[in-house]
Amino acid sequence: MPSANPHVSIIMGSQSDLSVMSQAAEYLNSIEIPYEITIVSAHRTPKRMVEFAEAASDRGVKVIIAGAGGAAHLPGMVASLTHLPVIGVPVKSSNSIDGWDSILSILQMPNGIPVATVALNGAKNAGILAAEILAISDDRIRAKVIEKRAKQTQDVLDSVALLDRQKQDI
Ligand code: RP5
Repeated sequence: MPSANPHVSIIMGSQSDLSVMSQAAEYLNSIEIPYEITIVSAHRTPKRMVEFAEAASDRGVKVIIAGAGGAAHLPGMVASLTHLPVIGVPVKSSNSIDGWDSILSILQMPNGIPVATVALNGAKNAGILAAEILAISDDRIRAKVIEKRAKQTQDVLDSVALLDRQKQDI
């Protein structure tokens, strides 16, 4: 849930990234992990980015999810300014070359400054990965993550059974 004392901080380069990045928030909401979500632009608000990244750990943030499109420097630059784990979400934005610019900018980090990069527009997986990191030291979150995974498996098995029944009518 949105919180003034977030364990996960979701940041993005632009308001236009919100429809993708809100999928990370939805997952965190579903397992009641306190998070914040805001806009921090590496290029348009570089001082805000530095202030955000340098203060995040002292504010109690444990994992940062950073999404950006185009020349996506936000995840890597934030990672360079904090020891917290940073999960990068490449966003297929209006200024993007089919997403590849963003994928490569976030993925191809130099040795020493890692960014855990998920798929293009993969903000839901970023939320899941953040929860799995927190689950290492939190029994409640671990139980929720396992429960969600089991439900996902059951949903697929239910689809298999439904399709098997429908096949008799095809
Ligand atoms: C990036 O440029 C943002 O992360 C966004 O994905 C992209 C386009 O931004 P807008 O021009 O829509 O604000 O910095």
